[in-house]
Amino acid sequence: MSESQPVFILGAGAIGSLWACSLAHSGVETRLIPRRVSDDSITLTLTHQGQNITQSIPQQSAKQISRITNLLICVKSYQLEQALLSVQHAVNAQSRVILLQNGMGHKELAQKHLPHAQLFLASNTHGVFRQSQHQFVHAGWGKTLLGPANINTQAPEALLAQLHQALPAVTWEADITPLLWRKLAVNAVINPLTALYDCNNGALLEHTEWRQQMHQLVIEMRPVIEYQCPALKHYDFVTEIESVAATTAMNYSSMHQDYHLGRRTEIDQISGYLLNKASEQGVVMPTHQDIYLRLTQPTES
Ligand code: KPL
Repeated sequence: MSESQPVFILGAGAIGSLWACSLAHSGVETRLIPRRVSDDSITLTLTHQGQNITQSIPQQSAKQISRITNLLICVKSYQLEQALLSVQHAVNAQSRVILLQNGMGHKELAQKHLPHAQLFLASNTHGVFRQSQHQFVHAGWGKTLLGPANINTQAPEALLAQLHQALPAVTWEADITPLLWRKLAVNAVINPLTALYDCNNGALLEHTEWRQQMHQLVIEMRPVIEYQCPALKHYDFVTEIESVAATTAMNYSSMHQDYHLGRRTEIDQISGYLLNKASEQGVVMPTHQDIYLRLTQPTES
């Protein structure tokens, strides 16, 4: 039965570790597929509302696994293609694969490399950061919205229940596309601004100038999003983005973390994706463009 199948988590970064710890803590058989496997298991600690949850989680390399029924792919968006290829041999029509990347364009990539799998797309608003190598802080309690990549795919009820019990709320959305665009809008505002101003998500609400810039980013991207996803016509992006910034106020966005640690950021999959769509439509987004350039050009030393 699918309920007794382990849940594999590909990617042991902040979101992967949040899920691994939460699932293992709630009694679900959980296995990690990290980039490099050094031991049979890894001990992860998740700090959540001042309490530590420590879990020892078995880990395997993708090559060692012959069959995967439940898989959460939690790698960065620019690592997705490599991740999909690494598990291709173990995925079949019974496999349920959930993509948890920021940005857009993942569905097409997964359909190309895992054409037989049941594919699901998730929009995540949990804020979590790495405190030390195997320690993570769950700094903002968000939610996970999950929907099918192909509108005809049935909801994976048992898996959904396990995920919801481990890290509520997990909600099924039969049409996930507008939610992914909403998430893109959140990430296209909070992530680059927090990286640029070296601040946590909540600080964006406290500075008048930064808040105005948030509003300006929304004004510029609105025609692009409304064209790509007409269901979002007149959608109140500002309220949504400000509410995410408030609920994850103490969290440093994933782009802030990557940028300030000198790691590659997801700017191309977030702002870059929007800028490309804007240019296809003949729309200009000068503030997005300016921030994109500031975050992608090498800094003068
Ligand atoms: O998705 C996020 C991220 O950091 O990538 C938010 C919701 C902005 C939380 O920080």
